[in-house]
Amino acid sequence: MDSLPVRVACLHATDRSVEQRAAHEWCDGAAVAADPVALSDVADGTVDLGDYDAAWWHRDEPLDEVSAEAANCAGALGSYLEDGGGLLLSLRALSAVEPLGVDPVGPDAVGVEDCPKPTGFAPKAVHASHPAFESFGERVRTDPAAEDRPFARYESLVPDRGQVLACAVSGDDLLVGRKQVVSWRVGAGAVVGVGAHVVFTAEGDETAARDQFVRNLLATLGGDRRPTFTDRYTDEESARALRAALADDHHRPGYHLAAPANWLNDPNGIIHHGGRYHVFYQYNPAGPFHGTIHWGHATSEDLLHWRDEPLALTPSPDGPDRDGCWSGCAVVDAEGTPTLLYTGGRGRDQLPCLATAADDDLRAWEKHPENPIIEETPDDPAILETDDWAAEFRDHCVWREDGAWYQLIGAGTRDGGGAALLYRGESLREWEYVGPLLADGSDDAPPETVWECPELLDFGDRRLLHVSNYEETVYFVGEADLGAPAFEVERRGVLDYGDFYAPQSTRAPDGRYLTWGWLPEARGVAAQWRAGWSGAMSLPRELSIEGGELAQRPAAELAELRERHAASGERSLAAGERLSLGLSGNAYELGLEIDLDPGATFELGLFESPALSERTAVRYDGESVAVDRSRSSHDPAARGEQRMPVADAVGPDGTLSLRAFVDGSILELFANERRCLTGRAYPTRPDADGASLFARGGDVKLRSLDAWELKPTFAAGRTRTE
Ligand code: DQQ
Repeated sequence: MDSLPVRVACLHATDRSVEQRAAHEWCDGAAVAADPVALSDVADGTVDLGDYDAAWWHRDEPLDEVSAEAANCAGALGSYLEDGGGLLLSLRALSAVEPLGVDPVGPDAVGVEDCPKPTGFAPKAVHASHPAFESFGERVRTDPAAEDRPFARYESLVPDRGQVLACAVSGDDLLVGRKQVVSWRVGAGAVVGVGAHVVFTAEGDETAARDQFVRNLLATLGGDRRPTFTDRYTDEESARALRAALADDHHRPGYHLAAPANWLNDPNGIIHHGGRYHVFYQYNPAGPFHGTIHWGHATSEDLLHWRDEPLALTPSPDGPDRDGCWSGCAVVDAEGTPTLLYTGGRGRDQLPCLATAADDDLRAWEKHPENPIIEETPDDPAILETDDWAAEFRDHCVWREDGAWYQLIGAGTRDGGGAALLYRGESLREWEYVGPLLADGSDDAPPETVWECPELLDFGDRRLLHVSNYEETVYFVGEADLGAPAFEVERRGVLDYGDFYAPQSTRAPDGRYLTWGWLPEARGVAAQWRAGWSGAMSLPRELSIEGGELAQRPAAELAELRERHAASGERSLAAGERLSLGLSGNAYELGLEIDLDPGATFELGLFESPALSERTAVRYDGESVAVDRSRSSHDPAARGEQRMPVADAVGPDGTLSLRAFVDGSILELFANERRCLTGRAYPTRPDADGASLFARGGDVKLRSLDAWELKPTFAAGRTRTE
């Protein structure tokens, strides 16, 4: 084996354990020059770490009793790192990031566990080319099945400053919530923590991968070619570099807002302030899965071009939001200060918290020192307790009316069904419970239903209340009595029949209500992990009530994205006739006025590969619009059908107006400006971007047909082929 050109100080606190000796002996066998170095010698200056290229603390025993010793060397180690040193912390030594001053948030899960299958790591997609993973593929199994393995990792928490490079794997199982490999930049230096699965007393087939992995780490930490790429973006430039890492993915949207990488869910705190739209969103920096929720932030002047802002809310290790800053809203308080109300999660509690803007760009937020601002959940109705939460009680919609503040909070009730609970406040900090504005008392509500993310919008003579019930977002049009409280429902419906959830709205300066929803992925956790990102925002939709009914339209501004007008005019399709639309790329908009002959079905083929082996069919038969995804992808992800009824929504002349927005893996359909269906499709072939029209079982008249290629506003997706 070639010797590594690095000299390593093998740190230890007290007497070396058998495992620590094995690690040091491993260095000899692996041609790594290494000396044992006592932490006390580092602390008192007997040993100068500057004589070493890298320091490595490998510790299988609990850290507690030697934390003070670690803290004593924080100064010497800190200067070593500032000057460009490299530090590897393995097994329980990962917990030393706190006493060493590398990160104020240390691992929250520490102990000993049985590992019945071989274990190791799955690198995050954005870090696949990190030198730690040189010569490995999607999985790195470094430790044989074994009992009593020591570990330290982040589970409910994420480091404040470090970035997660990889999660754990056990056999073939991906354990995304176990944040096991983490890295930090400290001055000119670098730290990597590997909290498990590197054991030198182990024997088995996996030890060859362990050897390679640890050599990779020592070579990188002790060398001069350390990666500078980070997915903990702090400004527009680092966010841009992160987006660039995913730009080749033809499933990434080009004009829908998605996070720079990792996970996005609900839109939060949407507000037009200082001449810009601010869209905050639920964001997990640890990877493309739900957990350790922060608030991401993006701004736009025109609803088309978005700028990535630094994260707005981060869980506070000592606060009621330690385990996550969940959904909430933004309002401007009586003094003119933008204020967020959001749900803090800690342990089994979720309670309302408040933060105020510390700058006019809404980048810095100060959390209220007395959070949570509501300390108890109401008892009428009794709130549902589940395995996850002592009371299912979260998400906020706040508005001012008749000289008072009002707030809706979503809940599940013990008697079954969800509820939108109304509060009244003299200020945004003091609230009194009024009662449920509306609750789902129906016997057929599935057990443990929660009404998440309630929102009440005022359209003058009518109000619209919508709630998300795990399955879909349902809306109610009617009149609200805030005193009683009561909501008299005149109409109800579903906001979107597809992959769309937890929407939130704001008023544009011209008075329009604009709404965004979260478009979740329709593929499994492993596929999302492989992609490196998950979730997008819908297009902004204009909501209005017309003739007592809800109308939904894509925001008018989107027309500015139109580029080549690939098709226009009237068209007739005889039964069996197919027409290719001649579009190029996977960012386009279609507008169709469809008139069916009796017995005819109109079919719109999307995401079509050249030989049509991959194809998503949108069918309209006069009754409903269905999205058939049974052949969308050679990958079995996201198969199945989605359907929206439209028979009662067609125009007086019997035509259906259908607008379709295609963007990467996203399809948003608007039927007669009333009903919406959002779907996701993941063709494996990057050239599966064909679109065609087809008439089946009868003639179809297209009273108008428009097809526009749209200008992507984010670098993403396949570039157009001319
Ligand atoms: N997502 C948030 C919750 C909300 C749910 C957590 C809806 O606040 O109830 O990320 O998707």
